[in-house]
Amino acid sequence: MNFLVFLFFSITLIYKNADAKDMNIDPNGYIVFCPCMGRFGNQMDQFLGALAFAKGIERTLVLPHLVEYPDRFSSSVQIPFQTYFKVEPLNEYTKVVLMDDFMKYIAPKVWPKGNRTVFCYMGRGDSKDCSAKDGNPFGPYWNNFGIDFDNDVFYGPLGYDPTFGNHKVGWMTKYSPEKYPVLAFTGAPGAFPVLEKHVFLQKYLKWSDFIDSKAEEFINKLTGGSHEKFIGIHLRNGVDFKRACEHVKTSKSNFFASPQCLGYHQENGEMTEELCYPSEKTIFKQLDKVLKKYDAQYVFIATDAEDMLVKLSKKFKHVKFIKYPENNPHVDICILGKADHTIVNCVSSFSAFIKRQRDSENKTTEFWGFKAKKKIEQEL
Ligand SMILES: Nc1nc2c(ncn2[C@@H]2O[C@H](COP(=O)(O)OP(=O)(O)O)[C@@H](O)[C@H]2O)c(=O)[nH]1
Ligand SMILES: *[C@@H]1O[C@H](CO)[C@@H](O)[C@H](O)[C@H]1NC(C)=O
Ligand SMILES: *[C@@H]1O[C@H](CO)[C@@H](O)[C@H](O)[C@H]1NC(C)=O
Ligand SMILES: [Mg+2]
Repeated sequence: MNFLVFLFFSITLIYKNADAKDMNIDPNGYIVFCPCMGRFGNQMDQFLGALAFAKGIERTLVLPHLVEYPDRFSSSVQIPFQTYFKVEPLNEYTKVVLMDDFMKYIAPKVWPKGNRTVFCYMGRGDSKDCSAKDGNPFGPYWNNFGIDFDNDVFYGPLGYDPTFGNHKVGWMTKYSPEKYPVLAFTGAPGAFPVLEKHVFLQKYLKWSDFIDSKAEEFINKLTGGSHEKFIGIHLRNGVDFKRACEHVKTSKSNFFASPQCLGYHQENGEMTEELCYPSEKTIFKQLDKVLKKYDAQYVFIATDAEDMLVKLSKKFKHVKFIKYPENNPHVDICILGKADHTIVNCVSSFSAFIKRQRDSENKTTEFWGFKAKKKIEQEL
């Protein structure tokens, strides 16, 4: 689908206004933020931290639009949260409201134009303020909602983890809801990569019907409705990742999302080049093992660059390799979530989303170029 058409669709058809009468004001206040770092995977890692933070300091989390960088657009675009995810499951964990509803019904009452404060850890660059709207995606994000900031607050050295030391007390007293009904952050108040203790929050992220039905339709067409077995693979092999993986040549430490396989204390081993950017040899070998084990007829390929479809089809003649006909990262992840088994990239946060989602549904996932320690011990 043309991206502009998609944009139009997601904004006009998906978006259902809440009723004003449903909108009670939270006396504990709100948290608003721009998911201004990275693309989908990074944004979702940090989102989980922001969700925990909001619950920790007992404020309502305003569900941000997600920031995307479509080809041929000079600026970022902001996609409403509910285009991709259901709101109700998140409400089971903590108080949330959509950004559009917040701006329409709540902001006029608690966050009037002319009196909007933005929060940042410290001044950006040499400046004495947060420069909250300087550059892309910062400016386009806030402009999308007609937001300007009138005051800046540097909240450092407070952090986002409300269970750590006096952070919770700090947020609730120094920046009380009476003084600051809305805490608007220049970036996500959540760690990257997601903290280990927040990984479980993934289970509250459920795909919207819009995304899920696309994935279902694709799978049904493919297998004639019989839902035959299929393996999913994520190949994160674009030039940006190749370049990022250069870093691994000189460092064996955790990198990007790698705690998901190496462990948060690297208890499961060292970073390797094969983990970051697996060779064809590794891909062939590992896939061969998995295909034998699962006796699958189909392999679904998701990638940001090189799908290897021809090479893989030549190598594994009895298997059908398929991919989604459009470049649609969310549908790709959703389909991977439904596979009988997946192989993903340990360093990629896009892969990490897939892994967490599958874990939350007790589905198996493995990483390119990685053997869990326990497994190695068993084999010895
Ligand atoms: N359609 C599609 N896009 C992908 C895939 N893998 C990566 N991408 C794109 O590349 C971006 C990678 O950035 P990010 O999500 O932050 O993950 P990371 O860089 O791998 O940690 C994604 O957001 C997608 O836009 C894929 O399998 N399918
Ligand atoms: C701005 O908002 C704060 C907190 O709600 C309030 O105490 C203050 O009086 C407001 N200032 C102006 C100029 O409206
Ligand atoms: C996954 O397994 C755990 C532990 O056995 C169980 O409590 C949970 O309900 C399962 N979840 C799903 C979605 O099947
Ligand atoms: Mg990235």
